[in-house]
Amino acid sequence: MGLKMNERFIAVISVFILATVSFFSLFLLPSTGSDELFNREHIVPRVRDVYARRQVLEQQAAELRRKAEEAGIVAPPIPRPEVAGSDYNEARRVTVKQMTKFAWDSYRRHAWGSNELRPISKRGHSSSIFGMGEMGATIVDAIDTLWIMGLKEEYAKARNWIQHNLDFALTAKGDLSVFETNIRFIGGLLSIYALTSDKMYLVKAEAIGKLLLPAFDTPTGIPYALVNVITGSAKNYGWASGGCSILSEFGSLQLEFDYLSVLTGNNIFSNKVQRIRNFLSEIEKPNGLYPLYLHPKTGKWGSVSHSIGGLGDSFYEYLLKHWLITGKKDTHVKDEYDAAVFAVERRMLFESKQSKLWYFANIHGTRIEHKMEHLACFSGGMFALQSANEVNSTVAAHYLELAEKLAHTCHESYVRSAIGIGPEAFRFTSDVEAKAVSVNEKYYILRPEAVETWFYLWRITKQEKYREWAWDVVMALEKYARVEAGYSGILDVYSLPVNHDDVQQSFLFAELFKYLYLIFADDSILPLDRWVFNTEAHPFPVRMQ
Ligand code: DMJ
Repeated sequence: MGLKMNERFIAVISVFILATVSFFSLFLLPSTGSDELFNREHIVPRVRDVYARRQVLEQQAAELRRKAEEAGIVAPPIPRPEVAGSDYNEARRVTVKQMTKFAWDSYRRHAWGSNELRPISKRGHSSSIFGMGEMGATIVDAIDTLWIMGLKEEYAKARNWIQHNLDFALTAKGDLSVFETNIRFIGGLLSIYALTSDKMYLVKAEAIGKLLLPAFDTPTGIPYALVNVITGSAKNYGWASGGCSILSEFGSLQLEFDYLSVLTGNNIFSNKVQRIRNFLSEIEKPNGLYPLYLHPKTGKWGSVSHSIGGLGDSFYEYLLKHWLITGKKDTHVKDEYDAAVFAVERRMLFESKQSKLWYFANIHGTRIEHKMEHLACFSGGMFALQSANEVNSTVAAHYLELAEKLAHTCHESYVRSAIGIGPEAFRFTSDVEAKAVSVNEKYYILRPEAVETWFYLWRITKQEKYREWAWDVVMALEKYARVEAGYSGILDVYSLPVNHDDVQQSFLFAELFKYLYLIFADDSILPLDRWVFNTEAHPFPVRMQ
């Protein structure tokens, strides 16, 4: 049957269109295999980009692994998520849980009861902050994380060890850091008590709290940094500006000491921290700024240095968090926080020339040091938390912007390294931005502060980029920090293949793994309006009253 000329033309065109549509629609069909994870419609375009980027990273990682193997360094396998294909973030959360279990099992096998693990030489490790005793710091710092992650067997072993072995009166030796003992041991015990209502933890926390009390016997009530719990003698570090106490240390006791008093009914602890607060309220602050050193006998500031990084950091954090944990009832402390961060912002916040990165510098006398420490990266989370609790929307928006800018700067310090994790400190000069310069700034000791900030910003803004940044850290940890028996710090984040410091810090469990886990978890786990995290990421409940 013959077709007319115009009918033939229409038929040919139709066949051509049909063939073209069919051909190109093949590319629009959902793909299979590992891509299944990304086929939920609302996340497809963005996650496909992430997937493509990840493939490039994985190829790069394979190349690096090959080089490492050639150099005789055997990289352990990256654990696969237990859950495949169900929910992408669930799989990422489970991956963090598996990493925690691996690090914990290694500590158990090679260093049980020691303060920390050396994951390469597979033996115990301790640092001077713990004095000379073996008090199982990793167990106490990790136990709430084990509980939160539902690692039940591991939790049971930790509980059992604490019940039968944690006794500072018997095992602590030498000079302990009052601050570190407070945030890790008392903080860890109080948070697991808050989560489980198991009285045993509270009894242990109170016993340790009592052993720290001699450090507070000073004319000003400002405690010494170190205490020997056997002799009861206390002192400061020789290097701290002529025997001064340190701002971040005596300024980061209130959450734990108040909570200890609330739970035990023994006001001795809250009285000690109230005295510190009173003293700090009265004393004059140069330009509204708090110097890092204060002499506990004379009550005078030491050398006038300022930082929101090491030696200063958690002082500011505790002003804000004390306001929050009192159900915003202590408005006096909020006023002090506002005044303190106003001065810090005014005098220590800078913007870099080329990349317009916002950063906090340090001040030494009249000299401004354009260096931001990894520790200072916590401040983005603090400002985000502040913004979420401000009534005034202009103030809230201001601090959210500051938080996001700082989070971005810290992320830049991560992506500008060779391993995708940032250094201990990074500088801003005419030549470099967000990069370490000297050898003693280039290391990474499993610090959590950048991830901590991304966690708060994820909860508060719901921007996916914060989860992606956290996942990049997970992958970098697997590639570069994971060793045969745990995770190790890295000596130089700019140099490949990496060299390790052979220390698995206890705050890997308390902080880094916890924040990584929570960023991929539902917000109903430890909601920020009900729980306040101490500076070691141990959660305490908000006192609603
Ligand atoms: C933790 O022990 C605490 O967060 C402390 O406040 C300072 N930072 C370390 C980990 O980097």
